[in-house]
Amino acid sequence: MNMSRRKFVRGAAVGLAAGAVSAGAQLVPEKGEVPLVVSTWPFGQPANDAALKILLASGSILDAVERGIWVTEDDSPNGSVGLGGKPNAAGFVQLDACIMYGPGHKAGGVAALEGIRHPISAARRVMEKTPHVMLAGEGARVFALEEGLESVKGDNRKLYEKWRKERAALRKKNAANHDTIALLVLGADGNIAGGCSTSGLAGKLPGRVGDSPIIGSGLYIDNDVGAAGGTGIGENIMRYCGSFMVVELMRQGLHPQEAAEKTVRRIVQSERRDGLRINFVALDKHGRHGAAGTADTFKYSVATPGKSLVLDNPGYIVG
Ligand code: SD4
Repeated sequence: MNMSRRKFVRGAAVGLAAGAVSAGAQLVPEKGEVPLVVSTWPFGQPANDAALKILLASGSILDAVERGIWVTEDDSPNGSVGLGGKPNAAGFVQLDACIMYGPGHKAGGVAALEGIRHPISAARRVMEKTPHVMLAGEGARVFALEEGLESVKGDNRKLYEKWRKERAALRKKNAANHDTIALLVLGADGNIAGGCSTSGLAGKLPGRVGDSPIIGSGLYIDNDVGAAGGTGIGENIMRYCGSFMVVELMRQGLHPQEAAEKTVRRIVQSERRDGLRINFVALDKHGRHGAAGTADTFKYSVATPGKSLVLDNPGYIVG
């Protein structure tokens, strides 16, 4: 099957599954089920389920985001989020995370954070307890410790050696050696929050910061519109403010699916090369959702009170 037909078929399939309606087809969008939790990759599913449990017990959308992402940060077989994640070129795991709260347009982030079990909690503390939006490196670590967040002395050397052995095999398979959780929540009251957490690209230069902790790149929320999150090679997302672009396209009336696809297409057309590895998830304030990316294998997870699903990339775009 050629690419355009394959993409069309996939788009049609998810359109039905997610209750998608083309933005031009009707003026008042069909409402999706709420609360709604959407996240990247199949490993987002248990995180979604944890987040939904909190929402259904009348917890806040921020608690849902934080506790949902905790599940992934603690999931060491995941190998690319949290302290079990991929080491950098010097053999140390440096973590990036951010969080956004729609009401008041609040945000917090941490970058190149070492030795803290839950970077998403550090990001939340930056948002709630400081006048800043982002802390990096040692300053972020000291802040997290002062906030009483749990620190873990990881044996980074062992992780590094393990990763070095795995790397050759990964390269042969051309498999991605990085993944990120971006988790978006639409509450029953219409408010939106989201978070993003990762160990970033394996073997990155020490101090390298990717898209994931950067507001507008790895995550963006506009409480009047919707939310988007990214995963993939951060350098190819952050140069385009990828998540911001998805949300701004939704503001113009596009369905989250269309907005995600248009963003990926725009980056692909600009870059004119393969191997971009960029993927986005999105939801809007109407409870609709979508995803798109250059990875045929990309999947995203969706949870509502009625269901918890892992869906194939509905917007596969070659690039
Ligand atoms: C980064 N975007 O640090 C992250 C890594 C990732 O799927 O998402 N990989 O560039």
